[in-house]
Amino acid sequence: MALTIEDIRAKQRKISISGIAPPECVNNIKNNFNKHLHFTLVKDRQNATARDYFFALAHTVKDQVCGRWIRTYQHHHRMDSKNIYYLSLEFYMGRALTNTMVNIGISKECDEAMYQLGLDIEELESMEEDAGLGNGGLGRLAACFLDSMATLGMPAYGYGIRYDYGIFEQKIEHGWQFEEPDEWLRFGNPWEQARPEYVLPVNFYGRIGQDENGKKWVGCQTVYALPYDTPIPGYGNNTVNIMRLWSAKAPKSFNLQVFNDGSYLQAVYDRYLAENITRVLYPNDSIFEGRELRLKQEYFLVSASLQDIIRRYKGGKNFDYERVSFVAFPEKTAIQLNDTHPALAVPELMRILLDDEGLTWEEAWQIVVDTCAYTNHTLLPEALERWPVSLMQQLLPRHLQIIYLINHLFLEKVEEKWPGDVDRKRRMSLVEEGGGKSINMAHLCIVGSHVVNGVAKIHSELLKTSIFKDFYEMYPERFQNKTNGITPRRWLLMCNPTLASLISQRIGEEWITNLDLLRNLEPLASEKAFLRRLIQVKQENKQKFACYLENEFNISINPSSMFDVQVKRIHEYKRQLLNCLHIITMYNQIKKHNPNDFVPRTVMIGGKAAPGYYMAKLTIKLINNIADVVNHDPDVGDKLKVVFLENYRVSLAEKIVPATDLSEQISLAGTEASGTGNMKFMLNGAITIGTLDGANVEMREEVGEENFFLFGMTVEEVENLRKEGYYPRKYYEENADLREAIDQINSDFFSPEEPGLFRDIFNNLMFSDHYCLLKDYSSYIECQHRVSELYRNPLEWASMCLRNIAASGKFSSDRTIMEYATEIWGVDPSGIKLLAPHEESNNIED
Ligand code: 26W
Repeated sequence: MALTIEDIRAKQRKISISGIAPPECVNNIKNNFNKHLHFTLVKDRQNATARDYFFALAHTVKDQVCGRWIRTYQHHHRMDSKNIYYLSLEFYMGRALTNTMVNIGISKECDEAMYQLGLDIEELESMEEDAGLGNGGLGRLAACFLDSMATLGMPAYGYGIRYDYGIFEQKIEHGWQFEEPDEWLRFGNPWEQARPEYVLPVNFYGRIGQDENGKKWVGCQTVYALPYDTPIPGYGNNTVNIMRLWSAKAPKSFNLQVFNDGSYLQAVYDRYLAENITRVLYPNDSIFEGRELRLKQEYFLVSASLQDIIRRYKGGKNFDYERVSFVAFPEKTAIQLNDTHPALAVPELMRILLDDEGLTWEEAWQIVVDTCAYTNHTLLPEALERWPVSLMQQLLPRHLQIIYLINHLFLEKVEEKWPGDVDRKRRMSLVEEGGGKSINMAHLCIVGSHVVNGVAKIHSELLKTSIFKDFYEMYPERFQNKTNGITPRRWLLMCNPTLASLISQRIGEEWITNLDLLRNLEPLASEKAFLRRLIQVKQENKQKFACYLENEFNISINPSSMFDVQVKRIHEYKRQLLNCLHIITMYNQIKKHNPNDFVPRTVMIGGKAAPGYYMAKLTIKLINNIADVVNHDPDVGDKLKVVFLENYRVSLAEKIVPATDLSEQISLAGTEASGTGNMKFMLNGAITIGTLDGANVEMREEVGEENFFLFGMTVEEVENLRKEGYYPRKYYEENADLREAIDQINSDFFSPEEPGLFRDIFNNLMFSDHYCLLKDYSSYIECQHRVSELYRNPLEWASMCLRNIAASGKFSSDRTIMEYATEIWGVDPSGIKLLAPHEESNNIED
């Protein structure tokens, strides 16, 4: 008998009162909740909607944060320790309510309070809009890092942009993706605090000259940057850090010229144009487009954040305003550049130190290099930022001038080291020729930083041997690895409470802040009773996800089938099409052989395609058309189901990850810098099928090769194959199953109504196949067979799941941040005194 959603919730409520919430706290929350409903939302219980209740609870919870927030600020100011600044064009935060309640330790109380008020807290939670200010891995990594930095009690600030529109909402119509604007602020944002008193000017355009104050950049247009602060609570330590997001605001005097001419309406309209800078997140993940508005966004973030950072430095203890000194700046400040997107921090900090603070070039340059560090997140050539010199000349003439100077001095050093090596100088130049000059932003970052890091071991090695080889030879000591991680709070404690409490029952709760302790689960891998509990937890999560699909999308799936999941942005290098070829192969097998021999699977694929990425959009259409054929074939029954998960985002990841059996991490070796979804699945007891790419390599190392389904070429094999010449047709001709699948795509088996619909996919696979799907196909299919065989034996499967959970400790972002702290930023978080619980306070007199 299948469990209903109500059964599962009732069960979870039982679990959630494992510790009893103190009644006085519960009453306090109820009172505050009622107050907010009345005074903040101006509603009563008769006409309040679920959304009103969400807002009332969010405000109630935020009130609990404020005291800790102020105390943290005071504490950090007193300590006067080194501040960490994480500059990122993306922070993919998702929802904040549950995370805030969990981290400040009031979730039981809130659960109980809502229960007593007759409200369904899960329903309230589902009313919150995701803060979707990111595209994928890079943005979500920034969000996990903020959680870890707060949990480690570090004085850390996230600096980003407050986009009016985050990542678009994906709609699927007739199998095609459509994009709708993400109006996440429509109902207001209960977490943010506007700080108009800290507004800052950001300049654009103008020319190089000399004004009466000695400024070298004159005649600019100014746009204001308005900060909005969002609290970042640490887990269980009363620390609350800040994420400061900038919003563009036209100054009152904007375009005064037109105003004086009498075109009042035009002047007001131009203000709107100026404010477009922070209107929308660019939805490209891994394709660089040199748009002027994007360059404005990048400079806007950098300029506002650096002014803020310097203002804070000058407001620090022991800073003598009369004798301004920046010598200590790098001791008090670390700036981490999340990819090259904030690369303009290098010339902007130079400009401030030279033009505004009057330092010499040598002094300023030493400070910049000692302060900045750069993280690379991709090797794909089409993703690397190269800004046209002509655009820079117009928008940021002084910065271009500084970049040219940096380049000149740098190339002198290259000449010193490799006299006469003209070709090397050309390769290493920050200014690239060919089809109009452009600035290579990665080169600028490497030259202007004391550390450059990749995001997984294999990726960091590849940086040194491929795209940054020359730079590695020049500055070997700058290159480091920092393997990515994920926060165990959101990605286990919060999204999978039943697994979290099963773990805590056996090994205690310390794993939440010390994930290596999961190793203590290893002995249980041979304990049948425990494995049965683990199977039960997974089954409930699957059941719950099946209910969600049924209720939201009217899709029914078989909860006892294997949940085989690939969720990530749609991109050729991630090889969703290889997954498709496997699905088609399984379908053909079922049609040809006795379906009763088949291990039932539900294959779920989700992810957004960049709106201008034709191949990715066609791939989504193909997945949906395959689903149409497979799901309606009576011969298939419930042996095989294919589902495209619409609008994949952080809050959907939190639902699907705990319900997954098999995690697909099938990129071509050498293309996925790290991957972080892979880690989320591992932590939640899924088994990975994957290539030796990105962090997969280290996951397999941690869990042991016998607990990881490996297939495909190695990076070396890919290189050799490319050298000797890759001919996809060969594999098509060699393998009858592959040929059949590809022919079906080409012969309109999945597009009977639209002949030729998938011809471009066929041509792509047969005549270019840049990511070698055809070569890796047979190894993938063979590996999938082994997966199915294991799934026939539930206890063996569960045992492997448990070994994966036990081995996932390395992939906590707490570990990652500790490494950044000690090996890049030169701070020792353990030396930073945390606030003791009795210091915690919500007292407004404090
Ligand atoms: C300028 C256009 C653009 C936008 C975003 C180019 C490149 C990007 C990002 C670098 C893409 C990205 O998110 N990269 C992912 O970063 C994750 C965190 O380090 C890694 O886990 C993923 O492997 C990597 O693809």
